[in-house]
Amino acid sequence: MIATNERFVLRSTLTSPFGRKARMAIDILGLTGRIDVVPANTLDDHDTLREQNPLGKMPCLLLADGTPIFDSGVIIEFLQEVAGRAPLVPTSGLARYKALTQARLADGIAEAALLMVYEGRFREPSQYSQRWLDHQRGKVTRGLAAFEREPPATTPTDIVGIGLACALGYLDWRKPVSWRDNYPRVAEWLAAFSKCEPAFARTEAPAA
Ligand SMILES: N[C@@H](CCC(=O)N[C@@H](CS)C(=O)NCC(=O)O)C(=O)O
Repeated sequence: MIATNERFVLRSTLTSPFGRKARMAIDILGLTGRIDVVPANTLDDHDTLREQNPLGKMPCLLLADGTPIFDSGVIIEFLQEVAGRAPLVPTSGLARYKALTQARLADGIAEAALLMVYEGRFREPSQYSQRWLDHQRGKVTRGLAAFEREPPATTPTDIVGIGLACALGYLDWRKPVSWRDNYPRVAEWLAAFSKCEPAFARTEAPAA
């Protein structure tokens, strides 16, 4: 347990799927009143995010003395220790490593989906690499197929559910891959999860 009453800053936009993971954990852990969400622009050379996280990625949590904590999984574990509530990540044993592995699989779906979206952001359409897009799509679809075979528990909310819900929310929003028809059990899982866990709806990005 980390005993502190300090306030924190979360550098993240409201649209980042990884930032949403952190915002969901903040909501679930009852820390909303202690955290100021300050948007970051990952494309801006002058944004202080690059000093806070040399990788220039969000989310990045800042302690009162400026110490940065990243990435989203590390932020969730840190906040869990601050909140001292029932853990979102099992603290030891095989259950911990199974959960972390499933959570990384969910993150990998979001990462590959982001890279597909970034292809459109960083390259002109004439420069798109179909091979690269297919390579990333394969990670998304194989990841979804694994969750289709064995969907995670819908309750209690844990790091796997948070990560998978945020990855699926991103797929629904940016649509790099259309997934709902091909992975009906995952679609059912998301519907059930969002009923059980109100933080998912509460962290949806406001419509642009
Ligand atoms: N593994 C990281 C991934 C974070 C990530 O890729 N964030 C995206 C936004 S959703 C980002 O900052 N992209 C900017 C970049 O890669 O330059 C985490 O879990 O926090």
